[in-house]
Amino acid sequence: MPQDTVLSESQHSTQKITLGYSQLGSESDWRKANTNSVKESAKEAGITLLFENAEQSQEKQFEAIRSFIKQKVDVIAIAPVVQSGWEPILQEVKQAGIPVIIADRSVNVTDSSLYVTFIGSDFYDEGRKAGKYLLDKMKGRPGPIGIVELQGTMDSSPTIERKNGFREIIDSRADLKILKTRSANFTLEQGKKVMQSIIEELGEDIDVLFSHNDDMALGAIEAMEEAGLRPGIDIVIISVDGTRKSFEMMVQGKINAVVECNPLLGMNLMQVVKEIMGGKNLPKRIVLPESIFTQSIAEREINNRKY
Ligand code: GYE
Repeated sequence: MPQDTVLSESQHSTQKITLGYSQLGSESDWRKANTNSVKESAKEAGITLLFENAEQSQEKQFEAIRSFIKQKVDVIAIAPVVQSGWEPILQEVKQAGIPVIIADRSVNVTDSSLYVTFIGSDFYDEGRKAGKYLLDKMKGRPGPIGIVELQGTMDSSPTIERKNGFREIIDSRADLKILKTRSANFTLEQGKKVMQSIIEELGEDIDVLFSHNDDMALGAIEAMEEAGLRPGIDIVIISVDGTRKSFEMMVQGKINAVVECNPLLGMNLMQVVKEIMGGKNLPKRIVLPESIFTQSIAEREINNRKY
């Protein structure tokens, strides 16, 4: 290897790294915490960050990525709004010779050389945890038990995997019935609206709500209370994320359990960026350990919540 190549490689650690981050939106408290974590961690790590918010539009994500290519960033990180349709744009990035990190949600591509690593939660396991909590909670209670599911954004990996993981577990009991499953796009406003219309349709047949995130659960709680139903008592509520607001609801007895999904990926992401620039080999998948919170834990832990 010629001398100057070796030199330029070792210089990388002292040179400023530029990261382009295509964020998918700002739909939830999870997302806002994720954005803050990325911005703060970049600062702390001394990495120059170009940040674009696509407001739920995959097309806008493509535009952001193309602008990162034009600006010749060192690394591109993408939090993809949906899981399909990424192959062509990732080919463009590959041709430009820029390494890609997939963050938070996954992409569905056949050519896994199109990205270096995927860093984020195990959404399938989150769905399973929700299912296990429910089985446990309903032990000894005779069926049929009517479940409503509020799904997140269609074709997004957390929606698909939470949905499937949940079913894998609850399918073991035939009298647990999913009466309705509808998308409310991970937002509080839509969570409330969709829940209102489901309550009108099903009324007291609803025993359980499984919400794919906390924001939708908060909206659904408003809808239940306005309809004279007691969240957490008349309807068992299980949600995902673990935001401070959901902890408050658990303390008040209105949410029964929350499966943790950690948005604070910033430091891990910056470390991965540095390792890529340092020529290190990375695993294709980086998962963070997560747990489940119930009402008794919520009281103890609420003051420690960071998002
Ligand atoms: O659960 C939800 C957010 O992709 C894991 O997106 C993330 C999900 C999170 O809007 O609140």
